[in-house]
Amino acid sequence: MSGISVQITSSLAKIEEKIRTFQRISIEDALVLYNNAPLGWLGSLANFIRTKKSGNNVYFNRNIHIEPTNICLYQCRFCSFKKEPGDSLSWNFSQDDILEMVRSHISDNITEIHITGGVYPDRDLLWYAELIEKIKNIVPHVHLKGFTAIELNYMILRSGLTIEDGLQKLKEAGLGSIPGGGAEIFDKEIRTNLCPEKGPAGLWLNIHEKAHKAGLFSNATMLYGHIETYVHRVAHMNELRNLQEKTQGFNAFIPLKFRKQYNFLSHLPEVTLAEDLKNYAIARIFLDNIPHLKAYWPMMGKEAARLALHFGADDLDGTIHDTTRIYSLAGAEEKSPEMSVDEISELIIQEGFKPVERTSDYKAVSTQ
Ligand code: V47
Repeated sequence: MSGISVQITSSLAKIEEKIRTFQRISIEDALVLYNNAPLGWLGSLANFIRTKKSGNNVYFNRNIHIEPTNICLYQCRFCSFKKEPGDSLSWNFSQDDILEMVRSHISDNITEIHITGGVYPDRDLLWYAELIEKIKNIVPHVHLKGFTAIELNYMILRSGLTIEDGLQKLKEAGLGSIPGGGAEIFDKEIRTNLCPEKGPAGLWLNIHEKAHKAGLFSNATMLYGHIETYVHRVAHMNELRNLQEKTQGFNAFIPLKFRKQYNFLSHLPEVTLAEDLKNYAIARIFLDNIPHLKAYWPMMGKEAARLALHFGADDLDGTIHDTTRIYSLAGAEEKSPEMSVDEISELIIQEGFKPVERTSDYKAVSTQ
């Protein structure tokens, strides 16, 4: 063995010792894992951690998405969802349209609605608060997870409120939690290149911190596989790990693989499945204080999500009922994303895990 490979083997052994004794790995350790760790070895360590956290459970829920509009003031280079007003592929639903969608899914026994869309120019917080109240009047038992930090920032400031007061108003209207979108990559240079209008990382982190303080839990995402490097990925996860130390408000981390169709970064190749799995495994190991890791199948495809369960993921999001377009518009495999409870449970069982239907805060609804 060469001197370099002896060195790598011994640093991997030291990191393995930390992981197996539940010690936190450092930024430098995570970079060693990204650069040098064999995939199968990473998978077994990530699986060790996911088993400690969730046993044999794999969680899912019965959910729909509502995307009120794809018209957006901002122009993020990775986005295939945004359309200009008047474009034949654009939409902008009225409150009545949205309430009709909600009614049409009552018979699916959904427990969660995930609401997110473009940053629409004329809409302030009052419109969204009213929408939430009206949805809650129809389905009071359904949890509403709504609006990325970027949408929240725009709607709250437009209403002339502070972030604290805006979040409080939405909570009073019936908002239950905040999704993880809009985080992208926190590094200043990459963020400015990808999505300058979204503002700095501090804006996203601050809104999540304030949401946690207000009693709204949330998720966190990372958009990977575009122009970022491993250094940027680890720095991103480190910000999340630090905030979680303070607030304990994140439920799940969701790595989002960059999909390249019909956006300004279409010239980039998409990363391989092996890279996706490596990223899942390292996220599971590094983010030791975030309870759940979600394999979001409309973004990565069902087959990749299935594999991710062996690389640290313990959550498959939900049944979706063909209600999101963000990923199909960007070229993802699932053109009409929908899985029945039976299908999702069967997939989990086939992989050797136990399906657990969950509430939005990860309480078991019923086990199959
Ligand atoms: O912030 C947009 C991503 C996010 C592309 O919290 C893209 O439970 C890849 O955050 N390729 C929005 N990704 C979706 C999101 C989410 C999804 C599912 C569950 C949860 C949750 C949150 O979608 C955006 C951006 O990072 N995105 N375009 C693209 N071309």
